Amino acid sequence: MQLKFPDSLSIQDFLDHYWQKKPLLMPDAIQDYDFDLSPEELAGLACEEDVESRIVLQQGRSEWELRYGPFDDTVFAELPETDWTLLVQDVDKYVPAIAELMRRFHFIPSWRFDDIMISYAITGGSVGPHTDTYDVFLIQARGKRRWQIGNKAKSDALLPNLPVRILEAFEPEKEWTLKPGDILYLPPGIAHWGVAEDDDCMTWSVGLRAPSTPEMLGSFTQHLLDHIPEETHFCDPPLSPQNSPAQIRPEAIEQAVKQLDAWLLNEDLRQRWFGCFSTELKAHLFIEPRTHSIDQTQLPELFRRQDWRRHPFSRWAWSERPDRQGLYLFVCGEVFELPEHCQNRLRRLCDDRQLGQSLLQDVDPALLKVLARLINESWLVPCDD
Ligand SMILES: [Mn+2]
Repeated sequence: MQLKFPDSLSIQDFLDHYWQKKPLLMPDAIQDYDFDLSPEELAGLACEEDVESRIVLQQGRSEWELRYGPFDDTVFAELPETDWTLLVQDVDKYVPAIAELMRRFHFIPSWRFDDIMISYAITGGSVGPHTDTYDVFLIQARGKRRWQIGNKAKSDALLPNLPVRILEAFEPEKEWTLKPGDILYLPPGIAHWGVAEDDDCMTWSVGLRAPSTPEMLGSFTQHLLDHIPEETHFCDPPLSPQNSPAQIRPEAIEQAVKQLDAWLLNEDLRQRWFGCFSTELKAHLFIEPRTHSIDQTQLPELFRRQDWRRHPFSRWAWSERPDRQGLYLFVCGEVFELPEHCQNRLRRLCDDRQLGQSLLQDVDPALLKVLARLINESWLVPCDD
């Protein structure tokens, strides 16, 4: 199923003119989907130990009080009549029908997505005016929410001493009220403020991953450190006697940087790093490996008994190697090398909803070995689990 873009905007138009550039209101973008998650079910998730959840109260024990889950029934029973919001992170990981909705955003690489966060609010509920560092599709699922947006934040200054990030100065420039099925797309850095218009307001936020440059650099250098042999050391450039032996000549720096560049510019290491980095599990999510491990000879039997699917927490991607001598499969921060002719299978592994016996037909032995590992790590799990 496709999202409906307004005014006969094509997907390519959206990517060229709006994606990461400017907001877009998409009325009736989702018409044939049952937003089938009740406030009670959302509250139920917020009571679970492993699920990240928050409640924001405009007038709690203090102004903009922030509480962290897991919660219990008494917390919900004691909430005030108005002006609060419940936020639950990663709902797509726990509710398959919600993960399914992500497929409508197929025009963005799947490894760019972070999660679907669901917020439930009663009349007046909001988390205040703020900016985010990532792109977001705000899907109205139930009730109505009024969104005001400002320009690229003129000032990032926040109200002091609050647990919630609230802009000190917010000047709305546009305003819309979203009804179920409408989407508001916002690129990073746009100030926005959404207030629930009625007592049953649910917004599903499809959030993208936006690692910071320092975070990427940290991860990349760590990856290099893990792969560069210890025994490479500094070598002098051609030397001539110096008047002052303490002087550092430009050639010395050039030489050092040249040695580093040999690694920094290594295409294969860059690609492996990027794939591993982009498929790392979110920090608080954990996938329990299988207790009884299997080997590749058991695969035909395992796939005869049932179909398999990717673990809902797991992250997958693939790429062509820079030397074109094969492919890389990236799963949960690990890389596997496979021959070129496995491309079709890799695409199915990473994209298909369900993986059946046909995956094993005439399959390369190298991929069989990888499949056994994927099952042992529980990155692939039985469909009816
Ligand atoms: Mn936001």
